[in-house]
Amino acid sequence: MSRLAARRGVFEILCAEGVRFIFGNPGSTETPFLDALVEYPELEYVLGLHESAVVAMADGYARATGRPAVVSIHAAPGTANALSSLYNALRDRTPMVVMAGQQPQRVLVQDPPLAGDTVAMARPVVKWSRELSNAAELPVVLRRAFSIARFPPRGPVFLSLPKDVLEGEIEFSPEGYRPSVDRLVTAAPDTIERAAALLARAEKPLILAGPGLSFREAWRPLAEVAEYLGAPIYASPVGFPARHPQVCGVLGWDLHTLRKPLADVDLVLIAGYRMVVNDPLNPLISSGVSVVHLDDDPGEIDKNLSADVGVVGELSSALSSLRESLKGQLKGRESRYLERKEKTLASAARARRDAESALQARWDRVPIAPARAIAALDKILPDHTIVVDEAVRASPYVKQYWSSAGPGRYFYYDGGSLGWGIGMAVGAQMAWPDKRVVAIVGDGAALFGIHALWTAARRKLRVIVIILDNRSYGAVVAALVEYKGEAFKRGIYPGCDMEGIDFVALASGFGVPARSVARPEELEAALQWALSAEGPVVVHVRTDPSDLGPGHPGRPN
Ligand SMILES: Cc1ncc(C[n+]2csc(CCOP(=O)(O)OP(=O)(O)O)c2C)c(N)n1
Ligand SMILES: [Mg+2]
Repeated sequence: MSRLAARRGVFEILCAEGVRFIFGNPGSTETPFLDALVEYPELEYVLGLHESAVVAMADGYARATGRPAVVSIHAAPGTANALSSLYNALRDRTPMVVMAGQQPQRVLVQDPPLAGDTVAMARPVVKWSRELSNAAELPVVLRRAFSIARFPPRGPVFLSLPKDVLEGEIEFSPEGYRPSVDRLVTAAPDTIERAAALLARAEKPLILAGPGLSFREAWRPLAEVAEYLGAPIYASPVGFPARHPQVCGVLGWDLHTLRKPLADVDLVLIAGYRMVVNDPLNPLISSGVSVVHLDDDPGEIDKNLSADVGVVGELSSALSSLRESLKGQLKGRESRYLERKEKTLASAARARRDAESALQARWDRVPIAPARAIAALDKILPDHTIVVDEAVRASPYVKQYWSSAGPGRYFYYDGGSLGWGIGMAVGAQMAWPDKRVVAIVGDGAALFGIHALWTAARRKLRVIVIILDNRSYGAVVAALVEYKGEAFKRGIYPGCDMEGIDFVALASGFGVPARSVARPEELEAALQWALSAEGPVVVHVRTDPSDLGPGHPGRPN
C-alpha cells in the first residue's frame, strides 16, 4: 500500500481497468484531475466540443469495444448538456463511467457558481449516481461504478468529484486492485424447459429478435431455434441479420407494421427486444397469445406484457439451452415444421421482392429518394463496413437496403435523443481504426451532434458521414400527417422546416471535406470519392422531403 492523492488514484484505477481514452469537455472544477492526468501519458483525453457529442462518442467507443467508456464533464453546466446523450446510453444499455467536476465540498453550502445537485440531475438517466464524500472511499466507489456499469442491464453511471475531495489522500496499491468484469446470470433450466414445451406446442409462432442478441452473438442460437420452428422472424438488425431467409420484416421504432403479422399468431417469442409498448386501448399483442420472453434484465419480463414463460439470463447460453431442449421435444415431428418453414421463407422472399420493386419505382427520382441513396451505399461500400443509422424517417430504408445490416455491423439507437449518430461513428472508428465506419444521419439529427466532426478531423479518423437532407424534421411532419388535423388539412407544419443550411460549408468549417449530391446518378461517384479519403468526409445528399418512409403516404406537395 502507498499513500497518494485521490486525483492520482482516479487514474491508477482507470489504468488498472484497462482504460485508454477519456472522452471529455473540461472546466475549472476539474483542475486537480486535469493536472494529474499529465502524469499518465498512457491515458488520452479526447476532447469533444459539446458534452452531448462527448457522451455520444463514448457511447460509440463502448458499444464497439463492449467495455465501459470513461467520460469527464464539467460540474452542473456540463452535466446538464450531457443528459440527452446519457438518456440514449441508458436506453441502449451502454456501459459508461461518467465523472463530473464539482466545486469544493467545503464551500458547496454557499452555492458557488457552476455547482448544483448534479447527482440528482443525472439520476434519472443513469443506473447509479453518487458524489464522492471523502477521498478514502474513492477506490470502492470507482470499482463499484465500473462493476455496476457492466452488470445487466448495462448502462451509464455518474460520479461527482468535488475538487477538494480529489486533493485528499488514499491508500492504494495497483497490485491489490481487481478490475471489474461482466457479471452474467445463467437462466434457470426449468424455465427453459417450459419455454421449449410452449414453443413445441405452438401452431403459429412468431419471433421478435431484438438488439440484445448482439451481445455474445446470441443471435446464432436464436437463428437455429427459428430454423427448427420454421417461424417468421421480425428483427432489429442491431441484434439479428436482416437478410436471414426467415426475416419477414425489420424492427425499429415504428411497430405498426407488426400489427398485421401479430394478428394471426398464437405465440410470440421475444428475445432481447424491449420496444414492445402494448397500449391497453389498442393492444399490439392480444391477451390470448402466449408470450415467451427472454432477456438478461429481469425488469423487462412482465413489464408491458405478461409472460407465460419469462427466461432471465445471458441470452447466448439461454438460447443455446433452449435450442437443445427444443430439438429433443420436436423429435419425430420435424415434417410439420418443414411446411411452416416453407410458408415463412415464401413470405420473407415476398417482402424482399416488394422492397425491391418499391426501390425500382423510386430509382431516378429528383430530389433523390432516401431508399435510392441507401441502395447506392450498398453497392459501393464493402460488406464489412460498419453502418451507424440515425437516418430517422429513412432508418427503415437503411435496415431494408443495406444488405449487410446485422450484429456488429449495424448500429441503431432506441434512445431517440437526436445527435447520437456522428459521435457514435467517431467513437466506433476510434475503437476500430482498421474498419470503415459510416454514419447515415438526417439533416436535423446531424445538427444536434455536429461537434463530433471536429474531433474526427483532429484525429484524422476515416469516418464517412452521409447527411440525408430533406430540409425538414420529417418525423414530426409524418406524425402531423398521421394525426390528420388542421396542420394536415392546411399543409402547414409548424417548426418542421429548416431550409438554408449549407452543410458543405459547415463541414469545411470543422476541417472536414464535403461534397453535395442532388441527382441520383451522382451518388456513386461521390461515395467512391468518400471511400478514397484519408480522413473524415461528409457526403450531403439532397433528398425528397415528401418521402416519409416505407408505408407512409408521405408529405403532400
Ligand atoms: C433532442 C431531441 N429533440 C427533438 C426530438 C424530436 N424529433 C424526433 S425526430 C425529429 C426530426 C429529425 O429530423 P431529421 O434528422 O432531419 O430526420 P427526418 O425526420 O427528416 O428523417 C425530431 C425533431 C428528438 N427526438 N430529440
Ligand atoms: Mg430531415
